[in-house]
Amino acid sequence: MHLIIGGKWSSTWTMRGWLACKLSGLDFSTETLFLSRPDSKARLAEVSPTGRIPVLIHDGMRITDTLAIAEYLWELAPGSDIWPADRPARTTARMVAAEMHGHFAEVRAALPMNLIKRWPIKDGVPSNVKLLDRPGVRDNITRVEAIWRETRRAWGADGPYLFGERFTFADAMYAPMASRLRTYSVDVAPDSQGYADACLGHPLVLEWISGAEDQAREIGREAVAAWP
Ligand SMILES: N[C@@H](CCC(=O)N[C@@H](CS)C(=O)NCC(=O)O)C(=O)O
Repeated sequence: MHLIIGGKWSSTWTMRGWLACKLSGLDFSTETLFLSRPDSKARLAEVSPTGRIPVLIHDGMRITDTLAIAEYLWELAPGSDIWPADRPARTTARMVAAEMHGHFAEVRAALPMNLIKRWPIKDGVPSNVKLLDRPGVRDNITRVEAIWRETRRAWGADGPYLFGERFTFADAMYAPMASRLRTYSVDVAPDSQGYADACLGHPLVLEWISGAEDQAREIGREAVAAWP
């Protein structure tokens, strides 16, 4: 299996696709396609029928879309950590993953993921309040907090993640959201902050973040902090 990913500091969807592959426990190789280069569009068109990544190449197929990739991997590795074992929990996990997949356009646009940047970077840079006050952003964050709270209340008693002890693909879907809280110093309720910290502290998430740090060293911190 071969997974095409983007720059680790900013590519939310390929972070989720990579986490899905890791959670499946299956072997896979990766290839990085930086999205900000002059030839990126042409290269994307070559590798992905949708012109978007991640794309998982396996068994003669090019599987696009993070949710489709997660479901494909679940079929190959049922019982892996992708989804919870219990059917009602698994259904909830699919619901909250789908909500992340389809909603929250405002927060995505206003607060793009950047695992290297911290905002405000220094005095004189416009405050994060301006970003948070854009239409829909605070409502998005309130809904994300409710999802985390309700899911953890129903399923999370035995551990720090949405479904308790095991970090599943539902957590992978929300890891970029947790990173935005950190990057943009967003104030949330203590339980939301606790979950976000646990999510960002998971070994697989730390491995991805450490890859982002490596890329920042290679490319230059200022350059990666500036994009997007
Ligand atoms: N719905 C897709 C979204 C994939 C997506 O938008 N990927 C971004 C990278 S994170 C992309 O390929 N953008 C193309 C571009 O910026 O030109 C999924 O779930 O995988």
